[in-house]
Amino acid sequence: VDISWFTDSMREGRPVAVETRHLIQDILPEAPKAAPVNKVSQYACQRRTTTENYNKIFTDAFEVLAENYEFNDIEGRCLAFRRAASVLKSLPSAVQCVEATQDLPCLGEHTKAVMKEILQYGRSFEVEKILSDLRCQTLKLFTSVFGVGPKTAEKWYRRGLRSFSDVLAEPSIHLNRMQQSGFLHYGDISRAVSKAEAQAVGNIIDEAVHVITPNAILALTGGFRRGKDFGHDVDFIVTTPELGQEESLLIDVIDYLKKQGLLLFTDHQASTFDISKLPSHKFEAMDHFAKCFLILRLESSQVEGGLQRSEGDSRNWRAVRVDLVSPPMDRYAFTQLGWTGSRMFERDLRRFARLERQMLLDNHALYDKTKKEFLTATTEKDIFDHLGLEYIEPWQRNA
Ligand code: DCT
Ligand code: MG
Repeated sequence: VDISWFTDSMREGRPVAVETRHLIQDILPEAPKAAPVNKVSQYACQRRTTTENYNKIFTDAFEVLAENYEFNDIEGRCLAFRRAASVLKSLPSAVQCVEATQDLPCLGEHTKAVMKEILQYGRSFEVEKILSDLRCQTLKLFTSVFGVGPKTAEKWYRRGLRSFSDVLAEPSIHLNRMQQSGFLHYGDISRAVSKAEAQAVGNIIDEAVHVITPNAILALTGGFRRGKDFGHDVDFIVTTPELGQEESLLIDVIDYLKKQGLLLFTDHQASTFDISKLPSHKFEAMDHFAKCFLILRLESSQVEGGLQRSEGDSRNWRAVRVDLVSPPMDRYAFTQLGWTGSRMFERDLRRFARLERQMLLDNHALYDKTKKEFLTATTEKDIFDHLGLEYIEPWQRNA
């Protein structure tokens, strides 16, 4: 009996069904001992990660390093630190010594050295150096504006601009519509959205959607679906059971909100999804569904407990970033799984599908390369089943 697939799986930390493990141990007593059941997988989609992070002191430091590598276009190292942070976030307790991490995946020499420093001195000197670096500070400031990515931030920095007033006073800089709104509402949209505010936004969208189509479907997604208490925006899926009607629904929702005077900014992107082209689709990060990026005006009276005002702010409203995505109903499960996140969870779902199952997964579909066919799904659970993964609840996907 060739059991190399089994021993290889065990060595690489791949899941082996418990029944299979027992079966093999029964028929081959000399078979290697099963790995401890609680061995941490290298794939975020095989870990349960709640919002409770016992290792924030390390993961905050890793995030600074990752972002710095991102600013310097060093993708591999950036990802390495994000992966390491993600693994630590899944642990049920705080790491007390570096030796305790020896069986954990995704932790390399560099990450361990940073952890050692933090354990010894309570801080990382490398992280502090980055935080005090002018270029890094400036890029962080610029990319905190809605519509400004790392490339634009870098361009502005190279031109000698260091502050918002530098940017706004520079006559040769033409801000696009999104960036203009980003600056206009900067104070509000750089402030986290609370659960109560997300709930209030949900009520507004819910009313709009159902006035237009009584049997419309509205679902919260993104970080708030994962149980986060705060987010940078509120994400929703908006669709209808009538295939093909979802695109006009989204346009009608935008119109309705506009007429109510609630829209401070709208960027509507029409669908470029073409089901007949699915087999030749590249499996890419952003999906092709109709969607819109909004800035909504939220009144204090609409929020349970009222708005949390920042000091010196006498307004009775705030601006909130809202994303709506509108897939055709038969793509609902894939969209919900993709938009629920977290980013690391999504990334590893796709990596797991590709490397462990020879399947391609994205927000539109799941393709089995061996069988050369698309696998259908009406729920997220169907997709986990196709992938041979244990179901992970949304609140356990905070990888
Ligand atoms: N997403 C993704 N790939 C992208 C962008 C987004 O898979 N390139 C998914 C992951 C999360 C979801 O879409 C919503 O995106 P965000 O709102 O940016 O993330 P979030 O988890 O909701 O975080 P926050 O709470 O800060 O809004
Ligand atoms: Mg979000």
